[in-house]
Amino acid sequence: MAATIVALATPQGRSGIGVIRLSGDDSVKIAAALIGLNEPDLTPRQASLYNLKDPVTGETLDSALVTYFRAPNSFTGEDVVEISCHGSPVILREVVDVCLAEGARLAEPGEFSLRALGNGRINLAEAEAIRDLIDSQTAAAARQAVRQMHGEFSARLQPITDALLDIIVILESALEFVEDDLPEAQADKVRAGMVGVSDAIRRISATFKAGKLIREGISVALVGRPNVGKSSLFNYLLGSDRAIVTEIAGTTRDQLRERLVVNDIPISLIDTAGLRETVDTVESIGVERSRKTMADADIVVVIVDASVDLENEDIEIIRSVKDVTHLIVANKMDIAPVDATRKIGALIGELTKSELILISAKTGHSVDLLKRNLIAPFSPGEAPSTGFLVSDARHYNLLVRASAEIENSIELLDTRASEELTLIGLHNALRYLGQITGESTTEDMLTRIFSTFCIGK
Ligand SMILES: Nc1nc2c(ncn2[C@@H]2O[C@H](COP(=O)(O)OP(=O)(O)OP(=O)(O)O)[C@@H](O)[C@H]2O)c(=O)[nH]1
Ligand SMILES: [Mg+2]
Repeated sequence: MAATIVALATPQGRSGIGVIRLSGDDSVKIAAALIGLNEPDLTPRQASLYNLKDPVTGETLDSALVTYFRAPNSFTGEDVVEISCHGSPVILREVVDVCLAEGARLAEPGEFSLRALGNGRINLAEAEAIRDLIDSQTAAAARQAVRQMHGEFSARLQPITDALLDIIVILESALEFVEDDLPEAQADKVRAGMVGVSDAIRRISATFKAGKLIREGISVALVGRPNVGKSSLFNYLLGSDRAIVTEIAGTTRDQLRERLVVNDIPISLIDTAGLRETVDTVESIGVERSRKTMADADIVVVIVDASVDLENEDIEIIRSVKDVTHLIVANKMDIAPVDATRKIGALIGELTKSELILISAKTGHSVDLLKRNLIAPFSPGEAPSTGFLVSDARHYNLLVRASAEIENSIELLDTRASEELTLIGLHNALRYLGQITGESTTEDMLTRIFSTFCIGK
């Protein structure tokens, strides 16, 4: 018998309502102890208002809405009781403590979902989708997670798995009944089937670039020498006065990181300390951090000041980003001399092939163009928001491995290798596809996957 587990299903902290969830055989017994009833008289799927009492002191803790979901018609497939208390951290703590004293134990991260999986209520890809939905940073990422949660991924994999099984059956029976090789016509059919399966898998895995972008987004580092307007641009992009801006060079010391969404893509925007040689201890630590951020960012935006001549420091910074994804931005165009564009453009043209984007962080001139250029190097080409996208690296890796196995088997078939050898790759591919939905997932794989879930889910 699985232990009855309890957890707060809503966030820690003050809120209108806080929901505590129990799952397991003793859920009703524990809820009854809280309600102060001997004979639990909870009607399934009906929310009823009760006074919750401390069974030891008899004191009333709160009045709460209690809903019972009888096994197997619950999220986990077990008896589940949801207790909606007032969202006071003190009350919620006390109610959880009573549940623990009455025999429940605290749920591990993702344990409710793990039980739902174990009881066949959802498959692994669907469980992961719930986690992704909760973690989603944009509406587009949420939409994708909902599609996966509703089984769209599994539904797309099913015909592929079926086709693969058909091929395996043909080859297996050839092994058993036929003395010689597969007849020519059948070998052709098997080969065409394998190519079809491999293509279908590759079509799905090709959506990963767009899926990953929508889910994880990109990190963008704003760098440049002091005073060029990094923090001003940071603020303009965010639409708020987040960073301190002054005319003093070396204003930003610590780096700032904020979230921004451009065309459904979550962006982690980083403002950094201006890069220069400095004897100031604090500033030099900031400069050190800026260099590290530059190395880690998905795209580096180098900003130069168009209102003055480029300095050696600017040129050095531009040289240092040559081999990483970057943009060069000339700021302060509102006060730049008329020949600035030509002068800076010529100098930068010698250093890098990337084109110069001319903006003003003060007036916002061409900042929209800059935004589009930020995401352009990562955009997968076709419209990313239509159709189902693979967004999880675990799924992607399994798809890639599955199609590689099938490709390998096709080669073996072409060299007239034995059916046994051809079959090995097909069985491997089947196992990899099964690991996406959890049909062929081992216990420690599940432990690893579910450790990425939050508690109470
Ligand atoms: N006219 C004009 N002034 C700007 C523009 N962008 C920034 N400035 C001014 O330039 C000065 C420096 O701006 P910051 O945004 O603090 O520059 P920074 O690159 O963050 O500087 P550090 O943090 O010292 O490295 C401030 O006085 C800004 O008002 C612009 O587009 N046009
Ligand atoms: Mg700054």
